[in-house]
Amino acid sequence: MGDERKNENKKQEQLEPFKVDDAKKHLTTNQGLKVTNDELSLTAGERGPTLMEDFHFREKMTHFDHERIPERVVHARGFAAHGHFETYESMKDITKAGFLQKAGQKTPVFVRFSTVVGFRGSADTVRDVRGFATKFYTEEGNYDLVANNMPVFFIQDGIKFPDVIHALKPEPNNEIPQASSAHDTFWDFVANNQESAHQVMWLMSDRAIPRSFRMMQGFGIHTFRFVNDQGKTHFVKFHWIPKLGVHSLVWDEAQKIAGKNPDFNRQDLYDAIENGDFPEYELGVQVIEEKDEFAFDFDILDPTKIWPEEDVPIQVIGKMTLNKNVDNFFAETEQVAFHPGHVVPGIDFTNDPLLQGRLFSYTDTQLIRLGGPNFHEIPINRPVCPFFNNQRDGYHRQTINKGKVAYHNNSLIANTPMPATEQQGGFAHYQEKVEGRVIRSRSESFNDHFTQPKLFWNSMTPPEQQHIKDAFSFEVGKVKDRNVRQQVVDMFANIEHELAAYIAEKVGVTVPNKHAVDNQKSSQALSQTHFAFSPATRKVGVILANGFSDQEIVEILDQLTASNIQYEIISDHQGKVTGENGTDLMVNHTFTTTNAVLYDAIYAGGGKETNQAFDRSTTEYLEEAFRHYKALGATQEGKEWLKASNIQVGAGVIEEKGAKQFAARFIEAVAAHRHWDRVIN
Ligand code: HDE
Repeated sequence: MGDERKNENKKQEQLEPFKVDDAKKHLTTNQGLKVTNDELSLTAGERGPTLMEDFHFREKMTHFDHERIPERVVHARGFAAHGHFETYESMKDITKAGFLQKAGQKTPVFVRFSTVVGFRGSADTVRDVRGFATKFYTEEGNYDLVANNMPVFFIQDGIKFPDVIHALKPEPNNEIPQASSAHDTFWDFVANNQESAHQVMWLMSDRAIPRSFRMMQGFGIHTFRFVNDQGKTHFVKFHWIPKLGVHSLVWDEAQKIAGKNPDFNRQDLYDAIENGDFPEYELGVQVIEEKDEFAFDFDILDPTKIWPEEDVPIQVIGKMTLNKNVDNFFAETEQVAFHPGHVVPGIDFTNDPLLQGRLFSYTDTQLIRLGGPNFHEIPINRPVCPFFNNQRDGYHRQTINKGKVAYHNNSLIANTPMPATEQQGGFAHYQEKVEGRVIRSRSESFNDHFTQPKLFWNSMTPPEQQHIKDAFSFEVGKVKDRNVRQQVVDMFANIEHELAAYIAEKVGVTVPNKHAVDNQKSSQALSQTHFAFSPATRKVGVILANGFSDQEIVEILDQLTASNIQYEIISDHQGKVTGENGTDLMVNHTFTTTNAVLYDAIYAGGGKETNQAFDRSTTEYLEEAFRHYKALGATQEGKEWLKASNIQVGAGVIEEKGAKQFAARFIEAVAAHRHWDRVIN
């Protein structure tokens, strides 16, 4: 255990010497010179010109002028945290990866979540794929699992990546719209690149508007290989499964949050970690034996396909816990450099043509973004094990390599640093046999673009299907070119006629003939209802006015806390609210500094001292939360507010008598996440 504890903290220990605390120190230049004044430039006379010799001014301004680096070309907006991964049981049988050999083994990790399309300053809650990139600092070097929150991708070949991203990003003539796929070029791409169908179904589903980074899955997408110490390989897909379940916002709410708090998802992750509610994700693998490579009715190398869990079950092999926020966003979150090609012995690639394309792109992009070939020396990117080679020099080199030999082979230092054998931990690429002609062509086994999207559709519950219909209607409805709208509807008629007909009607184009692919199968694991539901770490807005009924409220709030629900007290003024028997509670927000969309549920607790403005704000909060299918609770005067909002009890609207009974039912309603059976007029 001692050793494991040591490993778990190894990255933090490595980062420590790089940290600087400026508090209570003298201000100096970067040369260490103490300065006497930081507010006035050096001038010739009090009203005269600034002097060239003002090195302090020049240094300060030059550094400022160079503060920005290019944002990532995709996944520009992200948020990251530190943590560790714990292996549940030895995976020795199928992989020799050092960090998966022993139960209880711990490996430090750094995880960056992101949106794909928006610029660095865009909103968190846009409809988009989310990145979920994990760097494992293993004893054998860094292993990066650079994943997304959806299990398939838009394209099958890396060479098309610039095309899909050009179509998805804001249109180049006017740079509109920001962080959105709801525009002509994206949907034109979709209709003319039908391999995108499966990913687009996921993108139109609730998965694209996660409630929290803590409540979304991660998928390695590609098929990788596990290799054991006998050299035997298995095909493998990676899954992250959040312990809190998989939950999403509703679209109207997501759009409003983008204005009310564009940092909604990052704030949520930051606060959870600060509160000690450490997010946890289990790592699962799907494994296929090499002999079964062709046993499926899809190509297992095709990144637009999933392996249905009914056919290839997930085996859970470990758990990741995120338990530390970064100290400095730029130094850590912005400078971290992931790469799907950062592997360790025991994990290898396949010929998935998308993966092969990625293996080139990631180093290349860091060279421009981080400004040279030494980005591996930036503290967040350094492996925790030592590294030695004959690479030298380049911008911002930090390592001071001693001696005069920087080549191989040599005799001066006994031909070192020397390659390792596999037994010594050297990485040897899997010796896959390959042969073929040099061609630009793809196997026919990649050509079925509609069977699996249909599986996805079949697997959705009715509310999830309705959300997909609405999302398509919104997005395609934003497309100005009628011809593109028609092409999209015609394309999705290949998957589900009901869906295509619905969109056609909404976006004003012709309903296509029935010609959907024949697939009746469904997979429960694709629906978000398949995952955990829990009240833990949910956020409740509690509306109180002066004169609330002390005893009942205090008891209910205690019950919420006991279920690890976070609550904030909302009133019409800051400071405190006082109960009828003199209990003071601190107000967290006024109606104007927060909003109903920022909570999972609203509890109208009551209070006697209200006025018309108070009542109107309360009604707005309750109606908004009701429209977004959230749990609502009311006690005492709160019941009057509910009545004024014309909201009926039932379907997640709780008005139970007695603090204990109320709290129990309300907490249950919060845990349910949303109440889809509610009728909304
Ligand atoms: Fe990426 N991707 N990608 N990608 N990707 C980048 O690398 C690329 C793909 C993913 O938080 C870039 O460092 C190509 C699939 C994540 O820092 C760039 C192709 C998946 C992140 C790049 C893909 C991903 C990136 C931009 C098709 C899920 C953010 C900045 C061949 C399995 C990592 C950077 C972070 C970032 C290229 C497809 C996930 C340009 C060429 C599939 C999570 O190199």
